[in-house]
Amino acid sequence: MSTIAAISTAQGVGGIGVIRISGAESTKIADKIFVPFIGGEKENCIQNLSGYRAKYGRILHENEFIDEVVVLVFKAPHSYTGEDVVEISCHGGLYITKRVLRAVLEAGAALAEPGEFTKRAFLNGKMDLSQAEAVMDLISAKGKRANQIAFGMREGKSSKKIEEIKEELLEISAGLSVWADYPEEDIPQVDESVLKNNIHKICEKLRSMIDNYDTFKSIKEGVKTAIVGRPNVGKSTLMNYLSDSQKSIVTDIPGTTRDAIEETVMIGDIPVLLIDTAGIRDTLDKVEKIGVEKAKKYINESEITLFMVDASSPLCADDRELLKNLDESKTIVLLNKCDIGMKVDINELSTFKNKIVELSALSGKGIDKLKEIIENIVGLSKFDPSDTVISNERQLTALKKATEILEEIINQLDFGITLDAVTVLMQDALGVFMEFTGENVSEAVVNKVFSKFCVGK
Ligand SMILES: Nc1nc2c(ncn2[C@@H]2O[C@H](COP(=O)(O)OP(=O)(O)OP(=O)(O)O)[C@@H](O)[C@H]2O)c(=O)[nH]1
Ligand SMILES: [Mg+2]
Repeated sequence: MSTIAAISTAQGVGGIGVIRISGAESTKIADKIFVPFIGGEKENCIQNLSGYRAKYGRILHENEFIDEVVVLVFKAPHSYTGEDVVEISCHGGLYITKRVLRAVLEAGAALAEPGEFTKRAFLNGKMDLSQAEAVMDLISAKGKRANQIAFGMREGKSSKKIEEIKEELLEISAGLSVWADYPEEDIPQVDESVLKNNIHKICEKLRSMIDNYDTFKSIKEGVKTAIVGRPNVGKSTLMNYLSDSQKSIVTDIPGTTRDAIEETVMIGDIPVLLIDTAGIRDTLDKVEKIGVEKAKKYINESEITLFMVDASSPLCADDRELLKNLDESKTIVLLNKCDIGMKVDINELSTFKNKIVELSALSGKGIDKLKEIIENIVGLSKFDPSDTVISNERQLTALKKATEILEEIINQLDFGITLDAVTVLMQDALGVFMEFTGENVSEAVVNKVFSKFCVGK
């Protein structure tokens, strides 16, 4: 395998920048461009270092010293990738990191592809595929919960659970095989009700993992949430409050917002893609009309709709018209301007039951309740961080397929399927199940997983 290199820190100005090299030639390549300040001969100085040791010196490129650096060595297999790894920490300038990388590439390394370091870690057995995927989840975590969950997965919590279930599946399979392969031996009959029960228990475990997926997806990727309502009720004021900015223009003139304005904000532990929309009303203004159409579109497209009314006056015909088009299951009603009065008759909103918030977008009163309701809709309130979590569609598909096959076995057993046929189906289930950890995936799948990573990871 070639020796690869990339800038592992973010592309930008920073305290330090790290250029990572991995592969059999990495120490040799580092020696070609590194000149130590003290403590040893230049020749082979990095190659002679043992693992977890560092050297301080300079990088020589095109006959000039370009930066002061610290070179850190990890020896195979005790490194992130499982290969010899060298990390050069230089000053974190945009130009200097690129120049050090150029020096490394000219000294013989190949430019790493996205995720190639982690891919090598996977191929060298340092982590399974779901743990490798958790690395990306960890990097992109936007809040405490997402961080907690990704870290657990990175440490192998999900893999361990999957391994346990795999063992149970293997045990059932082995029992069936023995019976099928040695019918003449005195092996006790397979008890079909016990068999069904055991498979059923596994299905239940898988289902609970599958059910958790949507919640983690929301914590990880965010929830698309539109603020809608008639003009002047305070939608933009809420957008500004939640994003702690003056992103939207606020005036007391109805029809101020004429386009959809988007901003990602954290509401508690949930990243929310908030969309402030134009107030919905009949209008002859050409531009506003387009904005109103967009707002209506966002009612359908959003995962959560924040329907805002001005609570300081009773509901009007426009509010009632809008109410008709809302999907109750994903709508939260915001009774805004509660600081200047509560004139809305709550009975008119009874279908929204416990999803009504008395709010003041000006002062922030009621925001905590809003946060609580959003957490309920997303499922965070009943989400136990110690549960095993599925991180992405690939993992979800593997578990869903395995569950379907297992449920099929239970059904077929009622219709008198032969135990030989059950054995075959069990093998199928095991096969797709093992896609989760990457034990049973094609090279194409592996490549696809790592292509989503950033360069340098
Ligand atoms: N008292 C009080 N006034 C509010 C509150 N929220 C908004 N306002 C005022 O209501 C007026 C309209 O606010 P906006 O946020 O522009 O309303 P909007 O719904 O975005 O209006 P359009 O963009 O026209 O659809 C402004 O004068 C705000 O200061 C609130 O909670 N309490
Ligand atoms: Mg507005």
